[in-house]
Amino acid sequence: MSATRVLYQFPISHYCEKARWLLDHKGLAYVERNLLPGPHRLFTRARAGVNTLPVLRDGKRLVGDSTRIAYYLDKYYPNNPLVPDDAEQRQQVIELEQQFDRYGVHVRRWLYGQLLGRPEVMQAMFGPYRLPGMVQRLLMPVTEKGVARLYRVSAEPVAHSFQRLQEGLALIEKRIQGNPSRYLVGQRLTLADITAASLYAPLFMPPGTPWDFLPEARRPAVLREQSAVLRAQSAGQWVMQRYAQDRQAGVVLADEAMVM
Ligand SMILES: N[C@@H](CCC(=O)N[C@@H](CS)C(=O)NCC(=O)O)C(=O)O
Repeated sequence: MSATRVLYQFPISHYCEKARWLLDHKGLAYVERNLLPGPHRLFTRARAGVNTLPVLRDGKRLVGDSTRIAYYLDKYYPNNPLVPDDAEQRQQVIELEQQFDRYGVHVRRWLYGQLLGRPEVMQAMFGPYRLPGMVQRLLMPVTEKGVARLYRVSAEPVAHSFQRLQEGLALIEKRIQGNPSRYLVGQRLTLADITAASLYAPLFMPPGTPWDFLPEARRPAVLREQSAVLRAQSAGQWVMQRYAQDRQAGVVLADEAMVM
């Protein structure tokens, strides 16, 4: 199938979730295409000049990086703007998006620090590819090691990331002033909200997201305890509320298992 709009992604990546949400917010239909972690770089480097996913193909244009995808979408599809026109609000949204993009790295590292090594993680990562069992069994340990190396998942960086992700939650608290119904800037959903909510979602595992694969009872004790503490904060409630109220599922034309 050759679709005009394709989101190249990893199924459990929160930056890819951010890109899906951006497309869904714009009401744009697209095909999700899962690339294999590792070999994906052959494609992303050659076609979009980046190492990471998501990458959006829209007709002939290829856009790498979720932030660039956001600005691309606002430029070519101005309906349901992601960034407000008002100059002051615009500046706030731009700055918050950049800040939460950086916090996303710490959410990822801390969570991998708690979960990497659990078979469910690799199953969630590889399940959607529908690979033959033997290929999957070969790829899983290699990918697990690669993830640990690439994202620096070791004791000290993981502990540091916990501090950093809490800073991000404090920033949400400050913006919403304890009220989980409020948006980060102005009276409606913007790029700042989508960035913060999607990049923090793996911590709170809203139902129906790719991260609710591990039932509460099977989560490590530290994760259960920390999640309960974080969920009790208004920032945690805010993430859950954004998902419940603002995360409408979009029009995914097809879910293609894999290329490369
Ligand atoms: N700044 C990038 C970050 C994207 C990112 O970190 N993607 C990860 C998955 S969550 C990735 O592609 N990692 C694979 C790699 O670095 O090779 C964006 O916003 O799109």
